[in-house]
Amino acid sequence: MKTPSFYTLFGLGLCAQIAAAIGVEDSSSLERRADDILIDPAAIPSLPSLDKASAAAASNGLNLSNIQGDLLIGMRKNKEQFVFFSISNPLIFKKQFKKNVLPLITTTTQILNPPRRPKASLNIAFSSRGLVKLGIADNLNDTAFTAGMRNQAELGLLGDPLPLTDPGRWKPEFSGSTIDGVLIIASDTDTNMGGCRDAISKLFANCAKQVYSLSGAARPGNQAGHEHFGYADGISNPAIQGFDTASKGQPPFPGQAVVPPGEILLGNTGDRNTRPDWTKDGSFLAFRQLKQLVPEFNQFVNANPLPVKGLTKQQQSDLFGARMVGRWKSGAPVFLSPRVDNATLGADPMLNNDFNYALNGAAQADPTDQSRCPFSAHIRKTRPRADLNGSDPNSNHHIVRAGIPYGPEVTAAEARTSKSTKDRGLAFVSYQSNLLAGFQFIQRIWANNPNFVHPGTGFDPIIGANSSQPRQVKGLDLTNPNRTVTITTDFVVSEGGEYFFSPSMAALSSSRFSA
Ligand code: N7H
Repeated sequence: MKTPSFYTLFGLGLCAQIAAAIGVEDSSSLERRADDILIDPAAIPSLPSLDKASAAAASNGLNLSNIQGDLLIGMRKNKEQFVFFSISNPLIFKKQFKKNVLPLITTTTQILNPPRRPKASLNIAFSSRGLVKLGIADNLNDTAFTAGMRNQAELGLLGDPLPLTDPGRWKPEFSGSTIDGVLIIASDTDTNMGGCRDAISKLFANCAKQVYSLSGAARPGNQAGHEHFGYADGISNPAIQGFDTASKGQPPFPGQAVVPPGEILLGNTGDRNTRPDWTKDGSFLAFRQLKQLVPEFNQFVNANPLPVKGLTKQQQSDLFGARMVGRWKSGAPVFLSPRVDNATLGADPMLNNDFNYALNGAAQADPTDQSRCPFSAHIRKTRPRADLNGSDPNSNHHIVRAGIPYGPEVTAAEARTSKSTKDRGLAFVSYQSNLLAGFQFIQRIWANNPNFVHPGTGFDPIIGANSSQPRQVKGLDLTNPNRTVTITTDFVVSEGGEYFFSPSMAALSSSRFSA
């Protein structure tokens, strides 16, 4: 079957007023925006103001106008669409890109300035294969990026069951190696996002085709900012010197890791690798489509109440779920609120990240004490804080998480039968300057490794992957920390993904991407 082009797929739509449709300077288009393109739930720390970020950037030599807008802002998009594409004619692509797309790419400066935010923000990133197609043969010095996510998964490095092509595993679009890049559109409404997408379809006519697309959205009502299992997400992202903070000292929110910009942005202080000059201010983007079996997860949690005296059965089950994650649904960390949820704590970014698993200001956490938080809890596995000793213990393994939930709410029938019949999950996105130290390290060396952070800790019960084999987890039961819980269902299922490079504005304007 012939694969449709962008033109065929989306039609002409708003092409006559492309700039007006998603332009940043058009006040009439701003008026038509129903709401902001970003959500602002209480649990997630707010972004720095443009003034503060600009001052921090100036003192760190960072140019926020050179950085694409999605890289540093975290998990706060209202609606987002990922359009994965394949390039059929590189020369026309470069010409069309320069003329029609480049002016619409949204920068970090624009995102930080609410009155100047576009009606829909647009970012672009390329796979290693896409760069080669555009004639960019430079070695970006990241072997995972060069190999691609499919290759790394096939080598068994991500814990995804093999072969990836078996039914129910990787989507054929990800396992087929045809993805050259991804467009990331964010907005407040489907209509505004659709307008942007229509414009893009026109721009890419005759030079690219859509391979796959995935639409995400913040969950409705008071669940905005919560992923599909119901837990507040996006609370703990690192503070970046030159964006959130001017100096190496205090982060704006207690408990936040402070990282040099080069841990996320290539070519900046803290990037430990040698890179081609043009990659400066770009970042590697790890995309994973992670399906979540929510009714099954709820059934498992409800079937495992922890026998803690003084709690109702429901509270005992909620405690079990919270200890799997390391946070309560409100966002309150179990380390600070070890028995029941505390919504006030969860909603306060000055308090909800202010812990390091050590008591009384100790530099290292007690390696025998899981009473407040299991070593295996998702947030402890993925950022062990003072479980690892040293002044900046987890340095070089930080990522900026920027994903969004996708799929509908659980239906009454799904809840009743404890069986998922609809497709939902997390469109996981992380930015880092080094995939082997960022996403891939966290997934492989920490979450999938039953002997991290201590021998016998077990898998991360949320994302730890064991090639679909049962996963053993210790420490979940605070009444019996040596009890092993065996989880036979993967509540988070990888449906594939890809590694991309998100170039700077200067790079996108150069002849590498524009002609
Ligand atoms: Fe995770 N969840 O609902 O359980 N995550 N995560 N994650 N995650 C976090 O602190 C979740 C995934 C990290 O600094 C929270 O923002 C789900 C992958 C890191 O203390 C919650 C999925 C990877 C942190 C979830 C998923 C990570 C973190 C608490 C998949 C990396 C910060 C809210 C469907 C390989 C840790 C918060 C810190 C936090 C959930 C995926 C990493 C609720 C459901 C694939 C580094």
